[in-house]
Amino acid sequence: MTAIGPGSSGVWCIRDDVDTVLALARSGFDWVALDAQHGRFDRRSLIDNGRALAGAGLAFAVRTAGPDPAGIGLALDAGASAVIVPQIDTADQARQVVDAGRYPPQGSRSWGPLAPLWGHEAAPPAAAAPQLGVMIESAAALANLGAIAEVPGVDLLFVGPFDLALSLGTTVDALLADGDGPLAEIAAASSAAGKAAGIFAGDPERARILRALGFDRIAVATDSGIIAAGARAILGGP
Ligand code: 3PY
Ligand code: MG
Repeated sequence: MTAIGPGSSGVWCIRDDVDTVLALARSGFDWVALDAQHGRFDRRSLIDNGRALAGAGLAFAVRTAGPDPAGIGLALDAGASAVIVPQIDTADQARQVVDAGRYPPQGSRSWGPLAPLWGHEAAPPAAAAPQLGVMIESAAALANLGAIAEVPGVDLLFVGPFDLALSLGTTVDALLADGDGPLAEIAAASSAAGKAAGIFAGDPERARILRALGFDRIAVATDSGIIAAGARAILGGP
């Protein structure tokens, strides 16, 4: 587990429970993402979860609360090897993500890794090469797709299908059913620009459809969804 790699299936954690995060990270998923936008993670718990994951030798991603450089820096200081930054609508905003995620001279990330807090040596700045993902989840982002995809230093275009559907005045199911629609367009634009294409699915059935649409880095389940599905399976439900 190092980055959000090709053909990968990730688990999206919202519950901010370090034992659950560790158990899921060890259970066979290719990556784990801690959701600081819509999940419970705050500054303190991102650091605590980061320490636990680093101690177990497990890499992780953080979906930041927003595009601000402080949140991106915090996630990386806590040891994330990838950030997924929500609601990026323009190439300028994507450039700001790259600026926040890279040390000088490529960017203006401030030095302050937290590994020394728990007795690890900090990796030298030159060794820092986090994977930088921007979320495509609005009509505006779709209109600026080519320009966003071309931004140097952006590694990953990651779709938020729920916000995208809201912004387009449609539904996630309708987006999934449209084989030549916006989702396929985003996957194609990513690959044309040499960037990775990821997406939040939230359940394995949606993930199967999304793989066929061209996405190969998929958040296939959430921690809460896994608990609910486990309970249903044990109780013999659907
Ligand atoms: C979306 O679908 O909008 C997301 O951000 C997934 O978490
Ligand atoms: Mg979203």
